[in-house]
Amino acid sequence: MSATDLLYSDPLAAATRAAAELAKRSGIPHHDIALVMGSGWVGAADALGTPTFECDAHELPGFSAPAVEGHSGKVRSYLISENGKNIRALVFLGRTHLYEGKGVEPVVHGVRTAVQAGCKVVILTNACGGINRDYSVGQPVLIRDHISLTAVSPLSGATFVDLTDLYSKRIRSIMKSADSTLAEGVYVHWRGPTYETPAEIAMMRTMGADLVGMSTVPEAIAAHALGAEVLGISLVTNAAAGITGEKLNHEEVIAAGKAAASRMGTLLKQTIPQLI
Ligand code: 8IG
Repeated sequence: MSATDLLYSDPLAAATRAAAELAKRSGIPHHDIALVMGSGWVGAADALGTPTFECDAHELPGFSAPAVEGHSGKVRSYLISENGKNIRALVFLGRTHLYEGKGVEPVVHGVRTAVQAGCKVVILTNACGGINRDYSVGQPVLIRDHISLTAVSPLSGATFVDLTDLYSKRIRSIMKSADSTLAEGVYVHWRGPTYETPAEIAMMRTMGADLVGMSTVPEAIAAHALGAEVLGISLVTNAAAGITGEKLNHEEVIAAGKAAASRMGTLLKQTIPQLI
């Protein structure tokens, strides 16, 4: 069966196949932690050091070429050594989004591959709109909880997974100990590709949302359902619609992300040894 057919008929088997191919190509049989770098987060990956392995994601079965500029579609492996501990980090530069219209399976294939490769912790990063008026552009925010407005789940069947501690309290507290300025917020998942109307942002604020974006939630659910611990970090790259009266622009979003990402990469490198 082709890798794409397998992705839709048996997504976990497809992820197992991709993890085996990754192990074969990289010579690294096992990874410990996965990071998914969203728009503008490539600088954070560079702060992790020099990769020991890199390939195009679509060289691994079930992955397709990236759709959006600023999402480079590479998979990298890093060795992070600290206090005699050797940690293998698997890094995805870019991701597939629901708005691409391919369904949810390609969206979560990376994190499932990571878990099948051995990852016990999955760090999901994104660029997003800020709903909370206290946030400024360029500010990183830890995801404390989410609201799904897409009603799309990566799970099917009678799998009633508890999401009470989806965004690990343990990891959030390690991050806040390392950087006490980090805020926490509730992330709303919006399908896109359109941004919200000002009325939709007003609705989201009433619901208790602080951040809005088009990713992360399906991956968090898929990783958690397979037993991995999840951290979500959003970079606020624009004020959500209707807050400033300005229109939203993709280039601005990319530029704001770049500035804060290398600082977050350094923070991640420092904290990763405490997470495993
Ligand atoms: I970057 O304002 C980024 N991604 N839905 N709304 C939604 N997604 C986003 C936004 C935003 N900014």
